[in-house]
Amino acid sequence: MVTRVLVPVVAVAAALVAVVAVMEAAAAATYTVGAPDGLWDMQTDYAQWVKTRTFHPGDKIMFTYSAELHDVVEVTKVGYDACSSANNISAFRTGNDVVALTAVGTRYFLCGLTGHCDSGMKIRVDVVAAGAAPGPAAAGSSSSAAAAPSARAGSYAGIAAALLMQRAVIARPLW
Ligand SMILES: *[C@@H]1O[C@H](CO)[C@@H](O)[C@H](O)[C@H]1NC(C)=O
Ligand SMILES: [Cu+2]
Repeated sequence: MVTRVLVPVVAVAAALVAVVAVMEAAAAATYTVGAPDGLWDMQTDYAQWVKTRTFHPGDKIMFTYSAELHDVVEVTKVGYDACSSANNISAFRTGNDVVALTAVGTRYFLCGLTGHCDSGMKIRVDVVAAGAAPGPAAAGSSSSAAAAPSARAGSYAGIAAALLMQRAVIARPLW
């Protein structure tokens, strides 16, 4: 009597745990800002750089630069638009600063050295839920990064189907 209820519940719970674990592992990535063609510098077009990438909670971005030449200041949208680090959220200057993108939302960073932000040294990062469709630019890209989401989606579907079948086999004699 107990097993009749318990087995399907355990199977479903195990399936959910497995799917969540796979999704989390697939989503976690660290992106070096501006790489591979640039870094955190005065030349890179960061609006273009973010367009070809999709950021999810759990991902990290790394700012790599010379600490003698630049810094990294996280600001609000107001600070970003005005190139002002006065009311900053946080500031870094190790030359190798890792920032965790913990939640869905938009993050804003700029270089606080005089004139650098005005010259384009600022980046806006949109963090979207895992499983959300990548932007149109990413979808149209011919890079291997663009192929990854569909491969991931395929593997999720395969795992889900396998787990459902497994559950059906276990559960059928009991129902
Ligand atoms: C960040 O803001 C604080 C005040 O909240 C200020 O003292 C500090 O200089 C700012 N940092 C940068 C790099 O602008
Ligand atoms: Cu700078």
